[in-house]
Amino acid sequence: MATALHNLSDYDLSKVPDASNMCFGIVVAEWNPEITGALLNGAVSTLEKHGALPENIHVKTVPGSFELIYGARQMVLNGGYDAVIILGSVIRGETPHFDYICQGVTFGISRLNATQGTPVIYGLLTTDTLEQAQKRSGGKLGNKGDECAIDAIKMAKF
Ligand code: RBF
Repeated sequence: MATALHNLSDYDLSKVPDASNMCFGIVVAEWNPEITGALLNGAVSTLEKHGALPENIHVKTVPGSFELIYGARQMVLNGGYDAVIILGSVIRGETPHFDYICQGVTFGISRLNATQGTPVIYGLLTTDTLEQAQKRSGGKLGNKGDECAIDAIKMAKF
């Protein structure tokens, strides 16, 4: 969890399993590309740091965060992955869209986790401002992409 006291990229190395035999799917949203690109870099480099081979990390893009549900579902049903990661950034605007998108993605990904056999890791930044998203995608509070990679490795091993 990102708090003033917790950096998203801080973790206990000794508790992370070896990922060299694991295969990962990543679905990344194109909205707010500065943020989602940084999340993706963090996730891929952390997976590789723990042994995952580049050819076993498959990245697909979708237009926006709402499409992450469909993208993850396709990967879960067709991909043969040990874990799937979704990465997106929703920034609050002036209309209620923020709430609908966040709730929709959260519900969709929860449902996949509750009904399918592949863990789907939730890397959706939901922030009031761009600055808050920057802090959590390689800024002062670390990178949510790193955290998602660690969670994916742990859940693949689960
Ligand atoms: N997608 C995002 O990933 N992040 C956003 O901040 C975001 N804001 C949106 C705001 C509005 C008003 C609309 C209509 C869409 C937004 N989307 C956003 C795109 C959404 O996730 C989806 O791609 C589209 O609604 C098409 O299904």
